[in-house]
Amino acid sequence: MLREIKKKVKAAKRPVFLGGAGVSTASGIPDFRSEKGLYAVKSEYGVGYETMLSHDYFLYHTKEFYSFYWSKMVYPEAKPNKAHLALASYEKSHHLVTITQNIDGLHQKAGSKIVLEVHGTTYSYHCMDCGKQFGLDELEHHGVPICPSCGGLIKPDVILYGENLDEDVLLSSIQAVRLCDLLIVGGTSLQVYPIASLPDYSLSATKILINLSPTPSDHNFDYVIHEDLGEALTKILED
Ligand code: CNA
Repeated sequence: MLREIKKKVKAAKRPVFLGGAGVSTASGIPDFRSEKGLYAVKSEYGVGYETMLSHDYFLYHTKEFYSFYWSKMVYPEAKPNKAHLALASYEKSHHLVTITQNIDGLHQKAGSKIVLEVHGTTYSYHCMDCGKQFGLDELEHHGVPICPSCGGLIKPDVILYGENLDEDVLLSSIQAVRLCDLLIVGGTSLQVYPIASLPDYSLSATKILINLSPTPSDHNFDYVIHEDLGEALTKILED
């Protein structure tokens, strides 16, 4: 199987990688739905973390939202791992398009240039009143950030539950998947929609899934590898 996959990887003209939180667990950032994921930890706020990640919770419990957000969602010190590095290197030779559900900026830190962040990023923020933009390094990483220009509430450019995805990013992702000849999906439980349905848009790609645990969509892939992503990607993407 490895030899077959490597042949397809080498021959790919328009490859796409679609990833999730499992891409970054080896960088010390917990995912949500694994045994050791964030959702398995009892919330200290009396409300489940899934609820805390909603737009309504952000608006009506802003102080608690930010207390949770700064401690559990932002990892400025995290470093790219084998998976990010293997993908960045493959992008150089094969023009890989990376679609990520992650908000940690690690693909870019690894050197990837073509990255579609479908759930936004913890590296950018905007004032909800005047629209002024801020980078992560312009804000204090505690408390509720307030716009220095107008006093408005600053929101992370992260898509919270109840918010729509950015239409341009979503359409570019659908287009990339539709036209790709190789689709590698990895480190995602494929449970968060609409992104979980992206692989269905592929017209004729060879589809490979690499995930530690089974997903509800395993049967839709040509190859399924239940292994650590960093190890598997290094094996299949290296020359
Ligand atoms: P998820 O639902 O937590 O699933 C992660 C999947 O990755 C699980 O099925 C694991 O089995 C698998 N996995 C974990 N570690 C590895 C590994 N080393 N090798 C292979 N597979 C592994 O996360 P999804 O991404 O599917 O869910 C989408 C959410 C999670 C998005 O909205 C993200 O913003 C959000 N999230 C992002 C981060 C981040 O940016 N690093 C961290 C936690 C959650």
